[in-house]
Amino acid sequence: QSPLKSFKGFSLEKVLCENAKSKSLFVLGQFEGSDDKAVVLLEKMPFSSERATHYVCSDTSLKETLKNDIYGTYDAFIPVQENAVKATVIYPATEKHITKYTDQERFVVTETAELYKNITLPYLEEKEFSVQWVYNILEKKKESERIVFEDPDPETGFILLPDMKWDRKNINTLYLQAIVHKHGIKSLRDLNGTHLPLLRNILENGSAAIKEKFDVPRSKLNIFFHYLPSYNHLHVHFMHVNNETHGFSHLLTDVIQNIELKEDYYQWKTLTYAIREMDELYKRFKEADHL
Ligand code: M7G
Repeated sequence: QSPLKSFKGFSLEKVLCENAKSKSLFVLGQFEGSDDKAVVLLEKMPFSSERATHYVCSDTSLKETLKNDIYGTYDAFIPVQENAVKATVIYPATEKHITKYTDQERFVVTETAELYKNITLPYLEEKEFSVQWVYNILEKKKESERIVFEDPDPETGFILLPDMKWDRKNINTLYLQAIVHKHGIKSLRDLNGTHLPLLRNILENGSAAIKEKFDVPRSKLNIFFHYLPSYNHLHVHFMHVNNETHGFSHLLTDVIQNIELKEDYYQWKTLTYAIREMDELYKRFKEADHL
């Protein structure tokens, strides 16, 4: 596949989500000559302090929108190359991708161990998101040039690399993923005492690699799991603490300590998280009278 050069011939079907705060717009559409759907995520990128002189310079033209006493506001047209919008294209997109990026009502579920076994697990086994992209990374078929650190041990090893969401320019929005080599660990729920060496290895060597490569110390990192994750192959999020995160994440240090206290902690723990009304899982919890 040759890289996409423009959106020529793209027909917009609808806007899935619009968010003024995160300055993003997600749309659904089709490329000319294809029956498949494409989801396009457009996000304005944060300013970078190292590039400040490129924003306030003679190449930036100003159109005054207000002037009152000492206060002036302008539409500032900064040089094109400084003004790129991050575009993520998911193509061909499945129904699940369309749902994932559609703005919708959220509900909080309280998932006991029993509800996990009876509702969540059967759903995951049937309806999992494909993790082909994860296998491509682990097998070095994709993104291998981006790898920041690898421990190849099949039990305790992992690959650390930039998250797709990070622009890889702004340190304040630093975001990496540690993806474990071991297959078959779906999420936090599956973790037990046997995984402690893996988890400690990710914490220690993942943080050390980020310190070495990006000069960001562990005291600046938010290291966590999502539950429920979108992708059911165990991975740990490493995010700069200046980034905003949403709720329902579980800190790696807490997870390690909980398992140290009780090795099957996550096989017993009731876990609370948000699901959205278009999620198949929402329907299943509702049908079972748990929402
Ligand atoms: P998650 O907690 O399973 O789901 O995290 P979420 O997307 O609901 O947060 C998966 C993480 O992997 C997210 O932060 C994604 O941005 C990231 N990610 C997803 N894909 C498909 C890719 C990819 O192809 N490459 C990379 N580098 N990161 C990805």
